Amino acid sequence: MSRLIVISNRVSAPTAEQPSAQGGLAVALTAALREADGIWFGWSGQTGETGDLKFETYDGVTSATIDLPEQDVEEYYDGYANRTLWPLFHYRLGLTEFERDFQGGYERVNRLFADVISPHIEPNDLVWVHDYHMIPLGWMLRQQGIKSRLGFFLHIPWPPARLLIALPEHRRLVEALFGYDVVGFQTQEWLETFHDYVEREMGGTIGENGDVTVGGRTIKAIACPIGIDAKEFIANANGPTAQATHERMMESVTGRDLIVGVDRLDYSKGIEERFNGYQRYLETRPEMRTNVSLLQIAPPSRATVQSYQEIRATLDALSGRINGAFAEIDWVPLRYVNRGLPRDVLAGAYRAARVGLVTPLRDGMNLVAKEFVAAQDPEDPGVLILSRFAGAAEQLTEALLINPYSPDEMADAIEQALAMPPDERIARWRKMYDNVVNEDVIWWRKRFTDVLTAVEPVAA
Ligand code: ADQ
Repeated sequence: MSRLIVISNRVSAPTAEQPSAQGGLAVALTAALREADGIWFGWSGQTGETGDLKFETYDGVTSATIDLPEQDVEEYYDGYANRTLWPLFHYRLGLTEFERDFQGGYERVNRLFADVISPHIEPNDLVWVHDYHMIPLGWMLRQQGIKSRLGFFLHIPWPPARLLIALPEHRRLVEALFGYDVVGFQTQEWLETFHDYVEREMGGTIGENGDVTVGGRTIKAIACPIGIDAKEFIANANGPTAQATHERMMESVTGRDLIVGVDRLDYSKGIEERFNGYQRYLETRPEMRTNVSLLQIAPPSRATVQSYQEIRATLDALSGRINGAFAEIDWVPLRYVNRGLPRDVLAGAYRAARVGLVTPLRDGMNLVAKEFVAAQDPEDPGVLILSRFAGAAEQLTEALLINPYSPDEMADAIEQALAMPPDERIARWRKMYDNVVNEDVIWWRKRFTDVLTAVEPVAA
C-alpha cells in the first residue's frame, strides 16, 4: 500500500492540543493517514518567522506544520485566497480584488510549501493536495523533481471561463493544474466548466475516461462529490446531547414549527437572501406568521476581510429589522446566533427542525444540507429546502430546489415544506438519506485515491 501525503492550507488532524478531529474531512483523511502511515502538511495558523516544519504524531497520525510571516498571511491567505480566488470562484466579480502583491504572496507561500515538503516525499507516495489555496503547488513540486502521483481536489466551484479570464494570471493558474495527475471537482457542473475553459482558452481536448489533454500532457479530471461522516453524524443525532438539545428547542418553540439555517458567516451562503425570503413569507402569510420560528446559526469567519465585516453588519441590521417589524410580546420570528456549536448540539437542532433552509448563492458542495438529512427522524423527517446553486443539488434532487435570489420562490417553498404530508416527506427524505449514507466521506476519499492510485507515475 502506498503512503498517503495530504497537503492543505490548515491541518485538521488531531493533536495533543486538539485531540478530537473536527468535521468529516478531518475524520476521513485522519483514518486514511493512520492506515497508510501518512503525513498531513499545512500552515500552523500562527504568524511568525518561518522556521522548520514542526512534526507531531498523535494517535497514530503525523501532522507537520509551519508558521508563516505576517506579510505572507496577509497576501497569500487573506489576500489571494480569500479576497481574490474565493469571491471569483463563487461568481462574485464585484467583490474580487486584483492585487499583484496578493499573487506574489500566493506563489511565494506555495513555493515555500514545495521547498519544505518535497524532501519528505518518497517516489511511491500518493500526494493529495486540497483546495484553492494550493493550486500551483503540484507544479512547483514537479519543479523540485517530485515524480510521485499527485492529486488535487477543489472544494469550491470552478467558475465559467468567461468569468475566470477576469483574473489577470488565469492561464498561469490553470496551467499549474497540469502538474497534477488527477484533478477532482465536487460536481459534474464544475467539471464541465473546467472542460470548457480548457477547450476555449487552451485549445485542449477532452478524451475518454476523464482524460484532459493540453499540449501533449494528459491528466485525469473527475467529478467526485464529497460526503459527510454519515455514521458519526447519525450516531450524534441519536445521542444524549442531541436529544437534550432537541427537547430544549421544542420547549422553546412551544408547538411552533422550527426552521433552521446553519452556515459559516459568508456572503456566498445566501444568508441575507434567506432572511429576505423568510421576511417575504411573514409578510405574505400573516395568518401563518406566529406558527413558525427561524433559528439561524452563523459563526463569523475571515473577520479580517472587509467584505465579511460588511455582510456581518448587514445581517445584524436585517435580523434586527425583521424582529422589530414582526415580533409579538410572546414571539420572535428570528433567532440569530453568531457562535459555533458542538456537532452533537448541531445534530439536535437539525432534528428538531421541520425545515432546513440551505440557500447558498454558490457552493462547491454544502455539507450542512447532508448533515440535515442525516440527522432526521426516519418516521417524521423534516424537509430540506436547497439552493439549486449548491453542488449538493446534483445529488439531493428530492429536496425542494429553489433559486435563492427569489424571495417569492423561497417563501413559496417554506409554505410547501410546512404543509407537506408525512408520506411525501418520508419518500423524499429516504432517497436523500440513501445518497448521504452511500456516498459518504469515506466513499469520496476512496474514490479519489483509487483513481490516483491507478495512474502511472511520471516517468523517472
Ligand atoms: P464550507 O464553505 O465551510 O466548506 P460547508 O460544506 O457547509 O461549507 O461546511 C461547513 C461545516 O461547518 C459543516 O460541517 C457545518 O456543520 C459546520 N458548521 C457550520 N456552522 C457551524 C456552527 N455554527 N457550529 C458548528 N459547526 C458549524 C467548503 C466548501 C463547501 C464544501 C466543503 C467541503 O465551501 O462547498 O462542501 O468545503 O468540501
